[in-house]
Amino acid sequence: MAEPAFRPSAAVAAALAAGRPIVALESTIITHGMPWPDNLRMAQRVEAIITEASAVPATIAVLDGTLRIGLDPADLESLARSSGAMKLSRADLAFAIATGRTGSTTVAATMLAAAAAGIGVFATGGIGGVHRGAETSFDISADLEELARTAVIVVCAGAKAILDLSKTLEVLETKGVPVVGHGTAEFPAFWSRSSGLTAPLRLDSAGEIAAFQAAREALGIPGGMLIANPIPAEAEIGRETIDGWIASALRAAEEDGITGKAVTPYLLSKMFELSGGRSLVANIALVESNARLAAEIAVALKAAQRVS
Ligand code: PSU
Ligand code: MN
Repeated sequence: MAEPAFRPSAAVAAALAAGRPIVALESTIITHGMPWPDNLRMAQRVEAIITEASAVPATIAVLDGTLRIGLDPADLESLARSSGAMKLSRADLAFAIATGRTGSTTVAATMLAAAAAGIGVFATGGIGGVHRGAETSFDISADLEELARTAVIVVCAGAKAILDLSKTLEVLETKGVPVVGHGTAEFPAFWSRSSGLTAPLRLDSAGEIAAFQAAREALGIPGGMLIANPIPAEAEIGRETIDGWIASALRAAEEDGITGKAVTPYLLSKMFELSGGRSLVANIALVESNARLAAEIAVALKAAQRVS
């Protein structure tokens, strides 16, 4: 018999068997998005928030060639401490499995893995998108294509403002991905609540989001949807402040000749330096808020399934 494609933790296996709400979590944010030891504290706190909200957290990563859905505390810590983990997307998730490597999953790879395991809701910070200058670099995150293909609800705080947000929204529209502002008419810009761009759709509660997803499924519409949940007001960094740091970070990336997978981690760590750590504090606050909303959506989806 073929080996199973993934290994759930005991908690996730029990939740899957019992039909309890589960929220998937990515791990690139742990290995490539935040420095040690804040990365581990963030990962533990986000799991606790999901548990408090009556859902089961499932952090996803490839450890020594095994795709793991749900990590125990020791695995989570060793991943957070590791320095050589691959950053895995759709193109190389199976490569890491086949070659016995350790790697963290991006939004795209986490969606793929979550869907394979039967998990329909996923919380992250910000998705990848269309980079500024993509008309010459062609740098467009595989996260957008995955949203078009894979039926997972992704809760984020918009796309990172280091990207070209209006091009990102255009590509999502072309690919038929619903982008829903949660409690806002505006598409949020990760560290800031406002981007100046309108969110294509708006819903104000987890129940409405679950009903929208059920209507898409009833029509047989494939693919995921993006829930854009603005950073809590008390944690946001205003656009005037963030724009200066973004310009410097982008200039540094250009001067250092950064390309490909290295671009997003490089920009995030530059933002951390330039902001004296403020970008990280905001990033943690928005991930926590997204985890809370994702858990509510997972609970609402299960309640809707029981009724129908
Ligand atoms: N959100 C964060 N921090 C991160 C990322 C998202 O708050 O580090 C990661 C996600 O894993 C996302 C990836 O999928 O950055 C996008 O990378 P790229 O632009 O190379 O596709
Ligand atoms: Mn890229």
